[in-house]
Amino acid sequence: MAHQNTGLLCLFAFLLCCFHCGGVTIDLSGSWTIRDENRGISITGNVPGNVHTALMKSHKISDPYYRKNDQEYGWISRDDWTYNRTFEVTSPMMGQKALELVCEGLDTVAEVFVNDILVGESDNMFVQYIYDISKAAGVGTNRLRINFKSAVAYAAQQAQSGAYVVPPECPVPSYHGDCHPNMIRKMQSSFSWDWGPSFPTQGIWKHIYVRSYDHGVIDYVTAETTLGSDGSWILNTEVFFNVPIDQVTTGDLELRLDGTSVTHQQVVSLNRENSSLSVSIVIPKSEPIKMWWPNGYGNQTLYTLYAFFSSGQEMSGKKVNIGFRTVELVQDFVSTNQSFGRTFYFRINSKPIYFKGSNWIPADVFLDRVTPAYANELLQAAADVNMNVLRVWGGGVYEMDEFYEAADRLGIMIWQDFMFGCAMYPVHKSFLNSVTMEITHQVRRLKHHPSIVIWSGNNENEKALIQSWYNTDGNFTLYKNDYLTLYKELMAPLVTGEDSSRPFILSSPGNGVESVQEGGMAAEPWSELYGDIHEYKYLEPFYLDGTYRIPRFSSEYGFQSYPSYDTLAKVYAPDDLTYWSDLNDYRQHHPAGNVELMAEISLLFNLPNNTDLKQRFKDIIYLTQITQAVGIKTETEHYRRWQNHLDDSGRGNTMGAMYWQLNDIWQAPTWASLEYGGKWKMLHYFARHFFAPLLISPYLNGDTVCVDMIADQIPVVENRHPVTGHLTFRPDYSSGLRLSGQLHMSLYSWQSFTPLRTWVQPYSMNKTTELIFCNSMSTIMKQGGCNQGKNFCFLFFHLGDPSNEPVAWQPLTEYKSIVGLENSVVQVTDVQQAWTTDKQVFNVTITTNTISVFVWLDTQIKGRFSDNGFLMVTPKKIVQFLSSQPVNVSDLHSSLSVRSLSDVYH
Ligand code: BMA
Repeated sequence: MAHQNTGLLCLFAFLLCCFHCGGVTIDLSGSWTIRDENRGISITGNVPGNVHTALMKSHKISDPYYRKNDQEYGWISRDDWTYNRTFEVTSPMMGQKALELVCEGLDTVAEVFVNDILVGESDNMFVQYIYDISKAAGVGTNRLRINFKSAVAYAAQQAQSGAYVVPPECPVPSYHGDCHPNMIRKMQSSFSWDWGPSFPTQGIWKHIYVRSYDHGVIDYVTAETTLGSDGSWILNTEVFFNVPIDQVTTGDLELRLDGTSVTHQQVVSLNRENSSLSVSIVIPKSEPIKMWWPNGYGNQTLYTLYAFFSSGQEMSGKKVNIGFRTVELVQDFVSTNQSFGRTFYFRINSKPIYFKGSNWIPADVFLDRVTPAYANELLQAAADVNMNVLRVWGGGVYEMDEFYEAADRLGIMIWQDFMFGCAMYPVHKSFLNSVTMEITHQVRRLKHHPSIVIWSGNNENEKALIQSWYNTDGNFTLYKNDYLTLYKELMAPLVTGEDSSRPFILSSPGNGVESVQEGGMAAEPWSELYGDIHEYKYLEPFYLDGTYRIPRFSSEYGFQSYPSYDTLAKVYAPDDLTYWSDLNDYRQHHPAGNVELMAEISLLFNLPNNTDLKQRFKDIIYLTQITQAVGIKTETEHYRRWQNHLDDSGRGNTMGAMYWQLNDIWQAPTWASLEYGGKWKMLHYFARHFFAPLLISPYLNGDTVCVDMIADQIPVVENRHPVTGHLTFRPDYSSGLRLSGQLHMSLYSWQSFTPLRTWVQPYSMNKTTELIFCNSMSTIMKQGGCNQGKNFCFLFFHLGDPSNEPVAWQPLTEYKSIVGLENSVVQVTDVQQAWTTDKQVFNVTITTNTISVFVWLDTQIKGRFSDNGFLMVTPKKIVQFLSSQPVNVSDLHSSLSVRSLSDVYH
């Protein structure tokens, strides 16, 4: 076959994802000239990139995140910009049947000219545009110009020219945002959000290149894996080609699955209308296929699938990494009593899996600053704290390939929203056409990733409509019909037609299949009995178990906190660094957020009163991080404890806890557990504990203290009660596994390192959650000898060695009523290189004179601690610092600070 000769020559090209030989590709990334004609600005800027970053690099503007620069630099988004460069076309290229400009992502509204001839237009940053430039280009030097139109102006025009208002028109004033993001297919949160600034960018945000060919090039290779009843795997793949107009192309297609003997060859005949091919390959049981598992459940084995197409002297190829796994979203009735509603949980490889994770937002509003290494660092941080899932939230972007590749490698399952969030959307013809192109492209691009386990239509648009967040009530039917047109009539069949291997839901939150049965929109999309919920409760006693609803699945819940002082200091002027400063108010987008945070703090603690306002700001930051960590810990453990039972109204069987939000877009008070730049907040350290495979979960129930054990990272099977039909998740006994042990519960006075009394409670896990212990506080205090009252004592739990995880602690009272911590002094007394081959790991010794809570280590050196925000129940504790930059022992030591709760009140 012809390709065997050219194939060898092309192999080097396979270091990249794709290649085509015989034809020519001209990469147009790198330096372009960017102009604002009206202002007479002309700079060079990098592609992929955007105008803002180019202005920054050419020192025309300073850091856009500094102070109020989002307002200062608003003109950039309101101007129109052009991108210009030249490229050379040779006569052999010109002689080929297709000459195309491929734009993998234009941001957003643009006209594309080659030698001043219009070759195409763009109105959607999520579409890959391929423009025929064969008539406009010529041999020699060609001028390429892309005229971008201000996204803000375009959105306003669209809003104006529409037949009716599509709300919301503008964000609330505290966002300092721009209006009508819903009128343009662009990252919705680039017009501002309650956690992010408004920087509606313009630019070429993805790769762009010219290609010529005679026969055909492969644009997408997809993969779906299903397991046959006899244990063989079926690999369904579709190969999508681009072929020249008015041309029938015949060639050889070869598929090869690396590391196996699986190959497939066939002759294909293609034309523009018929330019894809489906192949179903049965992989016999004899082939030792290893499955792909979520983080914590097994390996993430990946296989490379190669596709080669050759025709004449021309060859095109593409490779994708795939994984063998199955996914089911189980939505059965929870009980024989059908009014109790339906389950909402996932089976991966036939095993029920508790979804533990968070929500991902764009890691920077300037997307070119989100390098693959940075995305990888944030995903690694998710995996490091026992997460197995992230939701790519619908107000951001479909992330770059490297993001999903990292998720595949780390076993982080992806709940993928389509990019519609917190708004109604237009449904006129050109909008729907654009959305069709967007979804088709994105599903074909992404569906080979084993990490993606669900497609989801939008963020909160169903709930917003039913609850009339944007005053749609007067025109409910109009907006409802639009909603159904977009998600039910267009998106649902489009997505399931492109990908039958994953579940699709219309909205999050929503009622899953119940929403479908109610005609595409549920009467109560926030129901606890169906689907998923988003839950925000700020001013209730969030540290108490009974505060929260009992859903099937909680895909959003959260509390705000401040990022560290050092992170804020990068974008605040020195005088801004106080809590009630004008800038600190400006930076808080959540309406009345700073007052609310104070109120949250005061539910748990006395307010800080240091007369030095900078020090007081540091204290407040620390307390917001504690309240956030405590709130989300309480709520998450509540959700985890509810997996195995139903209450009298059918609530329960909760199988997912994904808090809002993992990461930050800039330095500001937000719901994130990772700061902008990647630093871990206290919540992120807490997540490692509350998401741990084996969890000791104490909680107060009035005057009663109870403890549950949770063990859900073991092979789990479903068990239905023969009469009630009620579901429990049980350790898979067929694996020979039994989980049992002894829970040690010690009653301490806050004033002594020696427990007053320790009880030992044997436990055995017949379900994934077991109630191990419940007793009244007064009995415990009496038996243990805590005579002064509940403000003086707490409980500490461990399984054997108290210095080994898991451990847990439970005060018997509110934190602010605790007596005995007043004089604690924590110190870093020693830093040593850890005895490992890794030079970046250090042992940090902390000492304390008395019991200390929320002990918090901090440093400006980039890295993270093995634990932080912890209780010290012994005079000394050693934690590791894992540095991500080279540092020596003494520099690290002098950079370290440590504090505990009592320091706030000294
Ligand atoms: C949810 C999200 C976001 C928002 C968050 C916090 O509704 O979907 O829109 O940032 O709440 O308010």
